[in-house]
Amino acid sequence: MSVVGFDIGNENSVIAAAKQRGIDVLLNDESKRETPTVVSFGEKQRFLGSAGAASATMHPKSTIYQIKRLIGRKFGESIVQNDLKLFPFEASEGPDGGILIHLQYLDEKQSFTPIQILAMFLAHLKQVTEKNLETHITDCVIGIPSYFTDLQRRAYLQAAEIAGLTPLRLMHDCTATALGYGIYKTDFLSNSSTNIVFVDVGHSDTQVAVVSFSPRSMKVLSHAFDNNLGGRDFDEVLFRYFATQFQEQDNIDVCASPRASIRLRAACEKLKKVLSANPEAPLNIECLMEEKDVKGYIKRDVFEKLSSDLLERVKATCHRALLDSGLTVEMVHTVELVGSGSRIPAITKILNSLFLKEPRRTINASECVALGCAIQCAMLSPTFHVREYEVQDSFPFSIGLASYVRQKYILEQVQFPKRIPFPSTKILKLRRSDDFYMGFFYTNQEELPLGVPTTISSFKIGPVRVSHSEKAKIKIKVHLNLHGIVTLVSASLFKHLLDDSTVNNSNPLVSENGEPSIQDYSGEADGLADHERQMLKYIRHNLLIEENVDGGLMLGELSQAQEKESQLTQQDIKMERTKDKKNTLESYVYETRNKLLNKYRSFATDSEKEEISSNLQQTEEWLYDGGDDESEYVYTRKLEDLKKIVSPIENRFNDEEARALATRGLLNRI
Ligand code: ATP
Ligand code: K
Ligand code: MG
Repeated sequence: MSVVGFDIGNENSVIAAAKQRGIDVLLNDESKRETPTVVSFGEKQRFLGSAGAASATMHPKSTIYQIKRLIGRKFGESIVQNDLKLFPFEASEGPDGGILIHLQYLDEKQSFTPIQILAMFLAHLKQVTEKNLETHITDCVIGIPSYFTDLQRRAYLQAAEIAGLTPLRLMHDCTATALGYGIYKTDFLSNSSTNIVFVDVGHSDTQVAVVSFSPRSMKVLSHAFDNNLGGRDFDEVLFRYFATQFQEQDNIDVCASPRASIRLRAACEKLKKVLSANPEAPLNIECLMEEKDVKGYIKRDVFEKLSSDLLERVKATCHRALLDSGLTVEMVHTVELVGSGSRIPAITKILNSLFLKEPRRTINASECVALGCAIQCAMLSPTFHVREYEVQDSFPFSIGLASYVRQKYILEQVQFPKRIPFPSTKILKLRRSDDFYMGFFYTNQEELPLGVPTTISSFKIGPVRVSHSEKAKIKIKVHLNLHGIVTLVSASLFKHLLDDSTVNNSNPLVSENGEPSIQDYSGEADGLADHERQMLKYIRHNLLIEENVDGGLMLGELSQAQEKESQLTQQDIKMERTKDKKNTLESYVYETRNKLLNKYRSFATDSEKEEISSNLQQTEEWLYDGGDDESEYVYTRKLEDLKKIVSPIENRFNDEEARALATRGLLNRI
């Protein structure tokens, strides 16, 4: 069993895995270390990753990218609406308030949820990994943005399940980066900790973490983020600049043409990269629209001025992380820049002014998240031995548990405050006389990404029946798990042993093993009157918990999605096999033609040669004309037909070869 780490980027994804010589990044089908995060539906098969990016221009309306921005979100969120405007594919509101993506595939209108699309992409990464490692994998660790909500985290787990993967952990991107950075370092002082700030500017988001390192442990002090600030926003600055310029200079309205907009945006992204290394850069696009070629250029300092708001927001995000960490600027040892979006030189400059030291780029900016995830996977996997190293992450949002009483939710004492180390378990004691309802909430809207709902999940707990006016003692166990998802683990009801004689046998209250468990809960007896303290024996019953999460796939939908995914995969495999058969036929035509001129020349009569040649010619023409899109069966039959007329000659040739070999053998023996 190998261990794998996935960094699902908004633009590019990276796979890292344990190989013979430690943990390394895997190459994809095109021998690249980064795989575009793209799922594209062609006419008869899907194209994923690099192939998806190649198919995008041919199938713009059925090519899905930036899926990370849609997963686990509500269609009605204003940021989702803004994003959807940028994408050429069609989308509408799903029955759960989420997003449904519509596209044309196999002559049908089909709809997919973002979970399904992510599952397709994860299945592709799984396939690349298995091909590379020549083994099956299921266990993995997947990087996620720290700002992901409970619903988004659940959505990732469901997508992974559809793809046949088991995430041992969903790990915050910056925590993964920090782990990869810290675990091999030996120069951290043992007596005091070393504080490092990690700044990850990606394609559409910026994440910052302040991390404190000791020789055998790392502790995240704070996370901060701007989930709408990344490389693509800098592209947009250039896009607007040139769109205005071309409007004035060439009298064309780029924004009016989706195709021209896509081309200009792509050109701006290239230009931005050139500007990272050069003080100025040109932009030329032939035939952008209305058959006009456009030309322009921009100096780096103009670009920086135009981007000053964005740069200030990078700085503000770092400032928030620093404030939350409780550290002063002087206590920060180094600032490490990662994420390819941070290659813009002005980002280094502005962070220098905040931290009063030059940010460094000693980490591999595009691979660090995947590497860190793979290391974490090795640590969590029983089959690998990793040196003792403690990873303590902190949770970015405050979560509260509330009881639903008299038509409203009232917060209970138990909370997971922002920055709490997790996983974390808490216990809450209640008294109830009937079935009851509870819910998890984010308690501070300001900590959340803009527009995200504060409700997480709700629960119906029961049955609670009491035999007299006194309320039953109830103990609730809640867990913020390793993925950063909150769950209500158990709800138990405690009855006095004396009371329990009044419970009749048909009472459905049962404990985990189906029988009432008698335990000594002396410690639980607080708040009771003295005479009650004398009865310290309780019976514990586990209550049933009905969880309700607003969004994501239900149990039945999950297996439907798995079924659909396997159908789509079968179709892809069928098309790949068809392509193989077609290629085989094509090569057979060329090879045979070649052999007729060389090897087979003296083994075929002129009329045989003529017949074969004309058949080869016909097949070739057919392949390029009507026969370029046939079924596997048709290609196989065509090949068999050709082989039938070629085989007499082939046999003669082979016989002669054998005779020659035998003769040579005889000669050798003499
Ligand atoms: P995210 O982390 O937001 O999910 P991602 O991990 O795919 O996305 P990265 O690969 O870290 O994002 O960064 C992609 C961004 O980096 C793109 O916007 C790209 O244009 C930008 N980028 C890449 N190279 C350079 C460069 N040399 N100069 C400036 N920007 C660059
Ligand atoms: K990446
Ligand atoms: Mg990234």
